[in-house]
Amino acid sequence: MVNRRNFIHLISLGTATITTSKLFASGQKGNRPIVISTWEEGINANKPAWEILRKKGRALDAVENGVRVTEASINCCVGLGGNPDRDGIVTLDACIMDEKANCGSVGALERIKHPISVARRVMEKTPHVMLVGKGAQDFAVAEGFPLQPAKLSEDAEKNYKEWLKQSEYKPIINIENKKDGAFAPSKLSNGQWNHDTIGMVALDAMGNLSGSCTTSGMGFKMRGRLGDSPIIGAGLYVDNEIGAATATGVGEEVIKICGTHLVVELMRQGHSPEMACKKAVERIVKRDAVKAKDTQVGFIAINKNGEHGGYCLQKGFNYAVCYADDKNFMVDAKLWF
Ligand code: SD4
Repeated sequence: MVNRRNFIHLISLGTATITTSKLFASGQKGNRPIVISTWEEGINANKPAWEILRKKGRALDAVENGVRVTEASINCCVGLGGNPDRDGIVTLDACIMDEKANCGSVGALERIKHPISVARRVMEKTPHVMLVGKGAQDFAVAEGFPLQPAKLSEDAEKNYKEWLKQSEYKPIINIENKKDGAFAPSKLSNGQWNHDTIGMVALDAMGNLSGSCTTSGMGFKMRGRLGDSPIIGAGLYVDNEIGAATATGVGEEVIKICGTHLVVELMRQGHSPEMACKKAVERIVKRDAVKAKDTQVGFIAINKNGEHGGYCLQKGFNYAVCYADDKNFMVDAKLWF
C-alpha cells in the first residue's frame, strides 16, 4: 500500500533519477581518473596525485600527497615558506574531504610543514572536523609531526620588511601587474608566485571524489584571521554523488557565498563544472560589483563524470589538469571582467 509517506519517498526517488540523468547528459567527454589543481604549482602537485590515481589508488590519498609537494616547495608560498601575518608569523590553514563527506581541517597552525596531513589526522583520529591554533599544533606534535624552526624564508622576510614600510593591507594585488589589469598569478620581483594557496580535487578509478586545500593564507593578514581555505563549503567541498570544487583568491569573498558548496549545488542542478563556477563568481559580483572589480577569486570543479571547469573574476587565474601519463597541462580559467 502506498501511504502518504511512501508516496513522498517515491516522488523524491523519481526526482533524483531525473536530476542524475540530466546531470550526466551534457554530452561533454569526461575522464576517469582525473585530478585538477589551482595555479602553476598544480602541474608538480598533480604528478604524485596521478601516480596514485593511475594505479587505481584512492582519490583521498592522491589529493593529500599531491598538495604535500607544494607545501614542501621552497619556491612556492603555500607552506612554511609563505608570507607571514602582520606580526611576522607564518600561520597555515588546510582542509581535506573524502567521498563519504568525512572531513578534517586545521587553522592558524604554526611551525608544521604539512598542514594537509594534520587535517587528515583530525578527520581520521578525532571526533571533530576542525582544530585551530595552539590546540592544532599540540595535536600535530602528539601525532609525530616535527615542530619546524619559527623562521621566515628568505623571500618572506624580504616581503615582510617591504610590507612593514607602509603596512598596507592589500590582498593579492601585484602593483606592477595591476596596471594592465592582471592579478595573480604573476611572479613578483623576487621570483615568488603572488598567491598562497593550492586546492586540488580528484576522481579516482572507482568513481570516488576527494579534495584538499592548503595555504599560508593571505599575506600580512591580521593575526588570527582565517580565510576560506580551511572551511568546508568555502575553500573546498566534495559530494560524491555530484562533484567537487575548490577555491582560491580573497577568502572573505568566498566565505560570504559558501563558494564551493554553491558550485557543487549548481552542478547538482545540472550545470557543467565551468558554468557552476561561473555562476558562483556571478554571485560574488552581484553582491558587490564595485568591490569585485578589485578582487580576485577563482573556482575549479570536477563532476562525477570526470568533466572539469574553472572560472575567475580577473585575468590571470589558471589550473592544472591531469588525466593521463602525458596529459598534465595548464588551462586558463575564463573570467568575468
Ligand atoms: C585565503 N584563499 O587565505 C586564501 C588565499 C589564496 O592564493 O587563495 N591565495 O583567503
